[in-house]
Amino acid sequence: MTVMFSEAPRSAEHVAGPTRSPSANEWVAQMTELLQPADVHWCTGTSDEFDLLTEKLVQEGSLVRLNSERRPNSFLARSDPRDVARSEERTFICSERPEDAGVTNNWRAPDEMKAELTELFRGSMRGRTMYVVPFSMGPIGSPLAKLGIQITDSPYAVISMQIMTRMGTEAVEQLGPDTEWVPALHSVGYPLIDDSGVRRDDVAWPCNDEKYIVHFPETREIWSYGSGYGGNSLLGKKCFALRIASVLARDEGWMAEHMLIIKVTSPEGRVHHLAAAFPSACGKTNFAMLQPTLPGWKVETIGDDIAWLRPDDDGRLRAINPERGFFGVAPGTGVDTNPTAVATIWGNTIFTNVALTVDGDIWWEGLTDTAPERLADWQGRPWMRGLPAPAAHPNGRFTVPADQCPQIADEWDDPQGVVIDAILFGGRRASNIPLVSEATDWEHGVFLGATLSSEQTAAAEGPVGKLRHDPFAMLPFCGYDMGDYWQHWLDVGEELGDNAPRIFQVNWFRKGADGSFLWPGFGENSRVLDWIVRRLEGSVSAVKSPAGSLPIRDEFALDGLELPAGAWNELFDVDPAAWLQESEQTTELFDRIGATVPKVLRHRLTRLRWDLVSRL
Ligand code: O2Y
Ligand code: MN
Repeated sequence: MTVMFSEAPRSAEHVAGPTRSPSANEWVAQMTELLQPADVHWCTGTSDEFDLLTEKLVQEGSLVRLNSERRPNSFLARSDPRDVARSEERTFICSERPEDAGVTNNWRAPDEMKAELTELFRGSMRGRTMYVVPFSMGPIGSPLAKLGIQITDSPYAVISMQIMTRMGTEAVEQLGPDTEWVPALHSVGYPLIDDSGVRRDDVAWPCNDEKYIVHFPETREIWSYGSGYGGNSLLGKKCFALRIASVLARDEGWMAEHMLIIKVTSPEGRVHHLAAAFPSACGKTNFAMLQPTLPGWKVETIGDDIAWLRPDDDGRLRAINPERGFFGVAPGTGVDTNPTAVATIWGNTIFTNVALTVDGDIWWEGLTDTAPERLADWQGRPWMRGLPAPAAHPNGRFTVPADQCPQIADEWDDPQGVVIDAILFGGRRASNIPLVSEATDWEHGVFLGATLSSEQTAAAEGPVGKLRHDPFAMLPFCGYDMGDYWQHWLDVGEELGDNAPRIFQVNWFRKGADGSFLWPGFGENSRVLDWIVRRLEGSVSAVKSPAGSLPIRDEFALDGLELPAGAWNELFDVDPAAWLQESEQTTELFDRIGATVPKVLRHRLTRLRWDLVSRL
């Protein structure tokens, strides 16, 4: 089959389409009529295409080509300052019934939303090229993979999708006449020709003040308007691989999760695969690329953000990373904190909203200890060391192919995925949550996932110390009611039975009375992995607590680590009074979610409270 790499006709009647899927061809034809682009380009995903698009963006001033000796084939994009992150308040789940979206999602009636958006999309690509981006989430041909087609007028989104997904001809070839696929419509909402035919100049980062990131879970559609940034415009990622996929997963008996995947090899050479959910901005990429300080241990990366997990024919839970690249947050990623990520981005990388050095390379806070004396900041303005404002935007990003990671596991793109032995939940908690604990059973693990939270640390976030719940790290990403999602976890656990992975909770961020971190984190987290693996292998014991099973100090790998006096006890302290107080916030969360909270989780909360009262 040949894929067109040229202009396509402008009206529906003329389009036979370059795929074998009549529904795909028809959708592209209909969108062409609605969006009224100047050209249509079916993406092939070749390196020639990447070169053409990046060169075009450089010529137009939308990308800066970096110094090719320092950072070959790499580029810097600077976004509009009003378009720098996912827009949660403009993200909608448009199920037929509001109760199916649940109270934690913004809801609008699908018909109403489609009518409103159709008018915004009408003519929104006038004067621009419309790119058709066929893509596979998951290795091509994997039984766990899913196909999508993104239509976009953002060449930045195209080159990013090329890095982040299996995009182009190989995806089109998977699309048979009856293959299911997800339509993902995206426009930056900045037509170059208005309704009366008047032309305007383009800008370096076109976008629109009116933004909509919209999901139709029943019809498995994504419509995104007005933003060119990250999660709003790379529709394979959060929109498809989490929000739409979570609904597909519920209906098909699997799980789409906001989880990294790692392969851990013990000094004895035994291999275990772990999946771990952490809320956004809690160091997932760092953990996915951990370099153990404990001798003999090896950690290899399979994914840093999303996992699709499905019970296999033997009843075990298998996982793939549906992505092909990393879209990592740049500030804080440094030679000390994540040397693997720094090595990964040696070239072939798109940087967004970071600083530019005088010799044409990139920099951000935390990349090195000392900032270069002079930089251009993320908006291209002159910047000097010592200025109070950061040079890079705090949500500045690198987009890089996963196979450039020096510690990528061989299995990272195995179509069969890997068997998951343990699931970890981790938040950013200054108090209450121990360094590590093991859930007593799957149901307790679901309770730990459901109550995952971080403390609010800045007044701007709300009352300092109040919990910000992020169940399963999925609060912004679950495409349906949160209580129903918890029930789905319970159902999958029941199906897996004795084959279910063991569940652990971790917290690298606990602070002592003096406000300093009690645990060094980063590579030292290998000590926690050691305990988890030893638990899986049955070679260490544990003590019961309201938090689950806790390690015994003598059995925990502390050699060579100088923990401050008292730190161990503080790391594992479970104070009944503080826990009781926290349980009241859990009750508030459950009450907010309402009637769909599974009864077993409510009972568990009640039992926990009785246990805590008895310990006062
Ligand atoms: O702000 C954005 O558009 C990116 S958000 C993101 C990107 C990569 C991985 N995770 C996240 C997240 O918010 O969890
Ligand atoms: Mn994420």
